[in-house]
Amino acid sequence: MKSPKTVILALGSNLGDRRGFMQQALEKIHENIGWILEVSRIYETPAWGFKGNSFLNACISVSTRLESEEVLIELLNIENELGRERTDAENYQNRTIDLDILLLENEVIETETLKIPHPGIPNRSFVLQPLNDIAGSDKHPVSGKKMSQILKETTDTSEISVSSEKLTKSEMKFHFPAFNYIAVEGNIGAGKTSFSTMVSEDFNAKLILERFKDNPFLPKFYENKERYAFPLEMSFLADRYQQLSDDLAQYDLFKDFVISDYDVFKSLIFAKITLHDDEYSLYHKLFHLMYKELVKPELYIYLYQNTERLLENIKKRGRDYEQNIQPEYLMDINKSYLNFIKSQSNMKVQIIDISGLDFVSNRKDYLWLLSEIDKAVN
Ligand code: PH2
Ligand code: MG
Ligand code: MG
Repeated sequence: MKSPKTVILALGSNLGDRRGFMQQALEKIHENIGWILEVSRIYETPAWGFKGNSFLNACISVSTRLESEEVLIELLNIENELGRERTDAENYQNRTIDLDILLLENEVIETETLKIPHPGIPNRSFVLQPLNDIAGSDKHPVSGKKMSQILKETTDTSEISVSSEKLTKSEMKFHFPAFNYIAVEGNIGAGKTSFSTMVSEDFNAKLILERFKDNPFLPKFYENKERYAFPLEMSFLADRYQQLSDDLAQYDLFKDFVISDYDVFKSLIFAKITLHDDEYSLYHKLFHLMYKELVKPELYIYLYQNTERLLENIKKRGRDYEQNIQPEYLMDINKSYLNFIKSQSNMKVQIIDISGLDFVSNRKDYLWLLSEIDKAVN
């Protein structure tokens, strides 16, 4: 999974309901490309480079996990959906919407289809004015000059004015960050780590990830369950207890909430399946001694994924010791989770069926999942 990058886009329209098309483009960018970070003012600008209607222009910055080429494809798609017509004519045409990539962090990209930074930046005031609103102190990746400086130096003397119209991003908010501590749970391969990592990046949350990689008993357990179940469950419990009591006590001033890719109760859920009854009752005693000391999540999310997809995900991530996991084992784990959840009356739980979804590579699925989580807020 990739971490997000900031891309800066230019929006322009000189046909029909100009502001309306730009606002619709903004919403489609949110749905298909990424989070709208900043929105410039709208400028009224004369057609540059051809005789045509005057334009409205603006710039936005967007946090996206797409590659630049993918962003370009999405932009062309949105232009088409908003009625952009392209002709074979050499010169510029009036258009309902034009969406261009201006900058992608400090990257310099030159392919047949894509030039970043956009080569037109320095000699177009209709780009520089709105760009200066949101990125005036950013440096141009090639010349190293600040955008505000490039605006001062441009030879484009077009008459540009700030419009009284505005773009808004008010419909694109989520409320679940009001919870101080969210635990993401789910079966092996459900996507707990991917999801909590994405949320922590997108919503400024402190991320607590399970350190299962360090557990020396895990590969042994998959080889010989009888022999290694008890030490495995004990070491998981010890690690989880230690990590959660440390990390949840350490309040991070600069983060808005905490999200973890597990809840400590999973120790008991797995132990119930992997241990013999007598071992389990010993484990159960110890578990509750530790459990009562720990801070509980304010929201517990269970990502339900079907067994077939779990097996696919397990195969895809390719951890050697997981490759022999049987479907029956996964079904038992799911059942145990659901039983545990049923027995919880004091905890806010959100079970979300994500079978058939791919929230890592499909932003629409990711947004749907977030909106389901938001239903826990009231
Ligand atoms: N876009 C162009 C050509 N000319 N003029 C203004 N004022 N605004 C634009 O967005 C614009 C233009 C090519 O994309
Ligand atoms: Mg353009
Ligand atoms: Mg264009």
